Amino acid sequence: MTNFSTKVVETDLLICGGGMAACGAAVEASHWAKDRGIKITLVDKAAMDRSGAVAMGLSAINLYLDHNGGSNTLRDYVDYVRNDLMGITREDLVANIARHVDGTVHMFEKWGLPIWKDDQGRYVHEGRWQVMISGESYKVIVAEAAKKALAETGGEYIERVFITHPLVEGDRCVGAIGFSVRENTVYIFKAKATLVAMGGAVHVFRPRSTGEGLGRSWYPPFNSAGSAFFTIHAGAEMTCQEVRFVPVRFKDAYGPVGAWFLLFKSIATNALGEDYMKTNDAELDKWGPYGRAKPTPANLRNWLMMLDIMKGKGPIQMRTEDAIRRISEQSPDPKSAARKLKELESEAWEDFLDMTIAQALLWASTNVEPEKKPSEIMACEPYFIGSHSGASGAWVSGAEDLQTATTKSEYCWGYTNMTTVPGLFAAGDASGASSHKFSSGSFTEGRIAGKSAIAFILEEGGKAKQVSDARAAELTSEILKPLATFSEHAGMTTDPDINPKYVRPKQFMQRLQKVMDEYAGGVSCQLATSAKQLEQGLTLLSLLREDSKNLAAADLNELMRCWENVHRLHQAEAHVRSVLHREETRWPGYYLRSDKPTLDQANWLAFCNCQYDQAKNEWKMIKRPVKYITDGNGG
Ligand code: SFD
Ligand code: AMP
Repeated sequence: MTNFSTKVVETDLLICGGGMAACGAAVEASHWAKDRGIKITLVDKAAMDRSGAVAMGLSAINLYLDHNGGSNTLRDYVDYVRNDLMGITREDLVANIARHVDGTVHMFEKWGLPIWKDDQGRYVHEGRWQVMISGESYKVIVAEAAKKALAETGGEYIERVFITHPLVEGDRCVGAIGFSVRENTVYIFKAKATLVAMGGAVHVFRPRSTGEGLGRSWYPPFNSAGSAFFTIHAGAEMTCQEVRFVPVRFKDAYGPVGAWFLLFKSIATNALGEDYMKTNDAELDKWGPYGRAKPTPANLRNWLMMLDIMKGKGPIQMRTEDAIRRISEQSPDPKSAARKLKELESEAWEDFLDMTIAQALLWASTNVEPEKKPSEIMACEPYFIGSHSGASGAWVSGAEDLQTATTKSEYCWGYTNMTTVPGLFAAGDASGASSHKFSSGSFTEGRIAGKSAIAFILEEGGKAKQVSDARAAELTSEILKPLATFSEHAGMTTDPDINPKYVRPKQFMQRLQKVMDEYAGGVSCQLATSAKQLEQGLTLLSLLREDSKNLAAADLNELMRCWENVHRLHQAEAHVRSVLHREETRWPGYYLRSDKPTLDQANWLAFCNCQYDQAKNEWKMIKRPVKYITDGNGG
């Protein structure tokens, strides 16, 4: 396109994304860059104040160890995460985040985040690892700290620039390329180290939402597999691409359930009024050592619920009215019980107004008073989020001091949180096999990766190769091609959506979602799939990949949509290949391989990794051992 200009930004550390992990990286890296002449540049596709998963705010910090005040130990936490992920976890990564996370939470509080306190001034715990916050402005507060840190060290942040591809020279990542979603400018970022923190992915699978609610999901629509594409395309080894996350949420508006299950100690019941966690308890014995772990792993909680739905015992209801009544009845007299009831009622609404406003709107518009009647819950469509109870992301090096004699050779190959591509770091949803980081842990992992990237720049920065002009020019024309395709062919038909020469991004996304839903175990198949279904899915994805060359964009916004969908396609392919490769069912409730419906501990207590060679368009599947830094029995 002739009316586009190119802007070259030379920097030392490039942070891709502006969410929790990216902000953590900006704060920490700025500290270590100070007085060393190191420049940091952060690039976000949106505005940092309200970008990413925390855009609307959150109502809890889901990872706080309470090292000092409470009786929790680091080992307790590692045991919890390992069990919740059915044994598949990099304990070294989990422990590294957890040992630093309390300091992060204290920083948040210092910056002005209101954390609930009890009469003794202690944090109010939602559950063992979670603390309650008034978090409507959580992201604004965190972004402000990141911007301030960057400003103090001569760094910069660039908003509304969409990163499309990594720049790789030889075996090393040397920056990224993207474009502004507001003006006709292509950005080429040349960097000595690049840190990927562009979140996870939604809308790879068809959402439950349709019609007037189409697109509504629990996970934010802005996170569209940018991290996965970037690392896959750079040739990084990826891990746990099969470990999707399927959260249980309030039906249709996707309001989270944590505060109800943990803070209000609610139960959910089937249409017969039975607690499916009790009536389906015997099922837990089928799932190896994890079935009897406490708490029951998230996917097994889903599974016990789904069993009832499949038996015709749905709908499932969160018993909000019972929970509120039970707590208020504990008050010593009727007057304080009435006061407590009002307090609980407002906490129930605040939970959603802080985090998922649509759920409060749905309650209001459907006359739900949570203290009077229950609300339906449901398993969502699958998401890719390495920071919650899923695990997908890049395979990164662990901290050296946390390795044992047996883990070191497998899990530590260099700078902490560096991927297998030199100069390319990952954190938050972008790094895999280290689940349950949540907002605080993602920020903490960003800090760890940011500090490590600065060490890399100081020691290895001089060896960075120059980005080749030819490659930058080639990518520029590839990135802008959808605009040219549209303007060249749109006149062929009267309806711009119907055209033999191109596919529009929404159509492309809907085809992707249909393939994933029907062949890779989406909600219309009760999350079940099989080898034959997956193989057919791969064939259809390869045809979609051919059609990606004909994506068309009418404007900059659609150009972003085109590339979001190319990113999603790669996430989809990595997922399908990994579900196919792991010949067992390990996470029922996330997905069921109906042709391999049981746990195979002897063969599959292992990581399923993969690597893509884009020059050859070939995927390599890699099985890696699971090795714990504890004895794996909680001992
Ligand atoms: O309970 C590009 N999460 C919760 N965590 C908590 O600690 N407490 C809660 O209460 C939480 N709840 C919750 C949570 C998530 C969501 C969606 C809801 C409710 C509704 C999880 C955390 O939010 C999550 O773990 C972290 O935010 C993960 O951090 P990070 O940095 O990995 O992702 P991000 O914050 O979403 O940021 C992504 C950034 O990337 C940008 N981006 N930039 C440039 N180019 C591209 N191509 C890009 N693609 C994306 C985004 O704009 C953003 O800045 S509860 O329900 O679980
Ligand atoms: P959610 O709102 O589902 O994202 O959950 C918030 C936090 O509470 C996460 O740490 C979950 O793992 C945890 N959680 C949610 N429901 C339960 C439950 N029934 N038992 C134990 N932990 C839960």
